[in-house]
Amino acid sequence: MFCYQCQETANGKACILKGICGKNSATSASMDLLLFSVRAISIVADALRNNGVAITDKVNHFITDALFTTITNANFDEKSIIKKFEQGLSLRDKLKLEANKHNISLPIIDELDWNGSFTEYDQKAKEVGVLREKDINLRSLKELILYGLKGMAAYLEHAMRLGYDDYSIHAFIQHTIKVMTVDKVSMQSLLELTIQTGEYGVKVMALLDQANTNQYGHPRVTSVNIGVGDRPGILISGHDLHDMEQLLKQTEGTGVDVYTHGEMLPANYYPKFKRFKHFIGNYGNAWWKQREEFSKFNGPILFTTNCIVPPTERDDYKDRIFTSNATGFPGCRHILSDKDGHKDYSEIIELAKHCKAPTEIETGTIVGGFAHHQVFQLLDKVVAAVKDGSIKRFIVMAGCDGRMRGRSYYTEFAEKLPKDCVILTAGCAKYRYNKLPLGDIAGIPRVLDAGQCNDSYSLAVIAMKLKEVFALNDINDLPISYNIAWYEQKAVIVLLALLSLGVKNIHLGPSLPAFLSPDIATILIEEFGIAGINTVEEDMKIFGL
Ligand code: FSO
Ligand code: SF4
Repeated sequence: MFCYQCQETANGKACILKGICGKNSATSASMDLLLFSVRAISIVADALRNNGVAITDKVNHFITDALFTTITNANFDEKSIIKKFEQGLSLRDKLKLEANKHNISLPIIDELDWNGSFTEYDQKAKEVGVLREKDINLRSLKELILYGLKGMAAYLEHAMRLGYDDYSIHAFIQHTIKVMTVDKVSMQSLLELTIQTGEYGVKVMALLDQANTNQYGHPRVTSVNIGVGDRPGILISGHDLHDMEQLLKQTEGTGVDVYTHGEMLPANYYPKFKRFKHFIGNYGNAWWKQREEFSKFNGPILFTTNCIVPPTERDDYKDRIFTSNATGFPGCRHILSDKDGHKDYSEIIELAKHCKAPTEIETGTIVGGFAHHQVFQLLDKVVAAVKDGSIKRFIVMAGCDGRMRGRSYYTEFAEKLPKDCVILTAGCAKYRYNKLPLGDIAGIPRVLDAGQCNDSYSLAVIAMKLKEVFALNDINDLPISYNIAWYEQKAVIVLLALLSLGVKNIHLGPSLPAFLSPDIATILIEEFGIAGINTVEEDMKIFGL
């Protein structure tokens, strides 16, 4: 296996024997095969589209689901991934027939021709992984773009489940994959494609924002309970608000409560979810603390997206885990949806009824809900605080959390920030400082949480608005610095989105991606001012704090 797509990759280089995330080489091989079929379908779909043949939802959904499946910590179920790969090959063959029917010529390429049997899968997987591209710089850019597309696919899926779709994004994903597979590309053309990927990243985050807020209202400032009730509960994690809605509806009146974990915390900010009395609050912290926290939760846990930490034999909660959508774990029950997107959670609810109430691990509240709409309502206050100097600087500390020790940097950074600085956050990075007593400035909390990592879109919208209010020509003239933490591929699309909006001098930690070759890292440093992190003291100086 060879995988270097996330921040945790082995020795900061690549996982080659087993993933630090827990992915074994067989699962990694199944993902390489699945991506092989994604390339095949994208090539034919792109050719059909260019010739005016409509691409079905089935094809689009296959691509987004397959890309999402290969995101870090999403799916560890090798068998289900192989099944998807085989479905991919048969979809490819159907599309090839369609191309044939329309006299559309297709490139002669392994992805379109290979038809090996099950016994040949292992060998094939070895040939079609990341290292198939021999040029280290082209490989670096192609993987950077692919990881951005994976994040894009995840966000697009969430939007699609709420009935929002945009064919131009599917077309872009498939065309980009085709270009990277078939065309003779240069570093320059790939750099351009990288920024274009960021532009589509903005588009997909805007679409998801529209889907979430149209369905569930605009997030409002909320004090979220982090304590527990005395009834059994179901813990829901991930990013999918459609699953959240269905779970709340189906548990209403059953005597079972609902709590969020990790990235689902921002569900607490949405008006439509607040009306459910049995929606108690948020339990625990970021994804990587799940072993300890799931054991204490005592009830069933539903994963709606990535960030599964593989439970070991010692963990007592494996039989309480349920997965849905692109996620999966061998031995855990997977909840499928019917053709209308409806999921039946009765099995989870029945199990919950026989479980103990959650063990209290903390009490109190945390404040969030500062997405763009809410911040715009407070805009006069914010602008006044900037003008009179009581807010000197905003620091965007969005992104991911992770288990690496060095991430305590972010807690220390938040603690040591001058008192006239406000943190803007989104994603699970916030768990490093959202329970610190950082206080407020003229009634404005010093940590403004916009929501999930996709709600980084809100932070961009807020920055654009401030640029307009302060009549600036350049977004980089705002008193905003970027100190972003990354972990997996959704953070990659967020980063590319910011670059496409012209944001410069983003600090990215706790380490720069291993998939950036030295040359590509140098280009990103020189062209966009991307930087890593140092000690908190050094970085405070660099940020001029
Ligand atoms: Fe965190 Fe996980 Fe949202 Fe990522 S839960 S790490 S960026 O998946 O997706 O922020
Ligand atoms: Fe390693 Fe990350 Fe890939 Fe897992 S996802 S195998 S930890 S690089």
